[in-house]
Amino acid sequence: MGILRLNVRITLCILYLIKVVLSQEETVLTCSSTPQETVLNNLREVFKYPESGPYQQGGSCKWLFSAPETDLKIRYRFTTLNVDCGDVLNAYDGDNENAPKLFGPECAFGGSGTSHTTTQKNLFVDFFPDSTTKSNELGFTLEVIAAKDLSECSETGTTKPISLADAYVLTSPKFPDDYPVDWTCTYTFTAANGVDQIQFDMVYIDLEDDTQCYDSVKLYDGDSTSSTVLAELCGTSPSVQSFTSTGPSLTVHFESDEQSPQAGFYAKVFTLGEETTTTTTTTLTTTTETDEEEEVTTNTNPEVTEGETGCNRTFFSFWNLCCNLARLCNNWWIFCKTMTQCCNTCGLSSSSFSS
Ligand SMILES: [Ca+2]
Ligand SMILES: [Ca+2]
Repeated sequence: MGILRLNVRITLCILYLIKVVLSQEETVLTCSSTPQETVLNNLREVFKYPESGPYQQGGSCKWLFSAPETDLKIRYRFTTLNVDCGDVLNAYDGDNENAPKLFGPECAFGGSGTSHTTTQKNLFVDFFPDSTTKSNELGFTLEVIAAKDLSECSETGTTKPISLADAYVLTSPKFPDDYPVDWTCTYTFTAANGVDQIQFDMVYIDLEDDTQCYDSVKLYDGDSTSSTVLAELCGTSPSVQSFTSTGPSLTVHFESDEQSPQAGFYAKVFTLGEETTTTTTTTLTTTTETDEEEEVTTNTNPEVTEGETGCNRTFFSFWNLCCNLARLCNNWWIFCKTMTQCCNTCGLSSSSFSS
C-alpha cells in the first residue's frame, strides 16, 4: 500500500517536473483563420510562430490571448520579428480585429517590436502573409504577461514592512503599464514563522538601460537599504532571475529617474524552508492510489522523527530532490507546497525533511 502510494506520488512528481520544465519554453502557435484562444497564466509566457521558418504564404492567422481574471491587463512585446513588409502583422486591444489597434502593420528582420499594454484582459493578434516568400521570413516570438499593479506604492513613495508567510507578488507601480517617473518604493520583507531565508524571483523585468541602471530594482541582504547590496537589476531578461538572502530579511528598493519609463517588473518573494517554531495539528486530505480520499492527521512538531508513520529515508530523499529541482521553475513553491503537505502527512519536520 505504502509502496504503491509512493509510486503514484513519484509518477505525479515526474509529470509535474516535465510540465514545469516545458512551460519555460516557447509555445508554438499554429495558423488558422478561426481565432485560436489561449488563456494566459499570470506569469510571463512566450509564444512563437511558426515552429520553424519560413512561414506559410497567403491565408490568415488569428490568435486571441486572454488574461485569467477580468481585472488584469496584458503587457506584450514582439521579442523577435522576422516579418517581410508585404506580410501584415497586427495587434488589437480587445477580443477581435474590430478593437482599437495597438501595433501594426509592422515588419522587420532581426529586430524586436516595442512593448504595449492592453486596457483590458484580451489581446487579439492577426497575421496575413502575402503570396511571395523569402528564406528569412521566419516569423516572430511574442512575450506576454497578464498582471495588475500590486505595488501598493504611492506617489510620495512607500516604505513598507511585510511579514512574509506565503508567497508574495510584487510589481512596479502601475504595472503592467509604464511605471511613473521619479518614484521610489521600498519594501522590507521579514520571514514569519522562524524560517531562515527569503528568495526573490524576478519573473519579468523591463527597466530603463541595462548598463547604467537609470531605473532599477536594488535588493539588500537585510532589513534596510543600509544592508549589503545583493543585486542591482535593470534592463530586460529573457529568463527568471533568482536571489536569496543570507538571513530572514530582504529589502527591495525600486527607483525611477525623471525620464523614459518602461514596463517595470513583476517578482515573486517567498521564504525558503519551513516553519520550525509552530506546533499544530491539522487535517489534510490526500489521494491514494485507489483514488479514495482518506483523512490523515498530521503533526508538524519538529520532535517527531521519520518513520513513525511508515515513511522511510528513500521517500524523503526523493522529495528533497524534487523540491530542489522544482526551485529552478517559476512556480516551484506550488510544487513544494505539495512536498510540504506530504512531509506533514508523514509527521516529519523540515529539519528531517532537508537533512
Ligand atoms: Ca511574404
Ligand atoms: Ca527612467
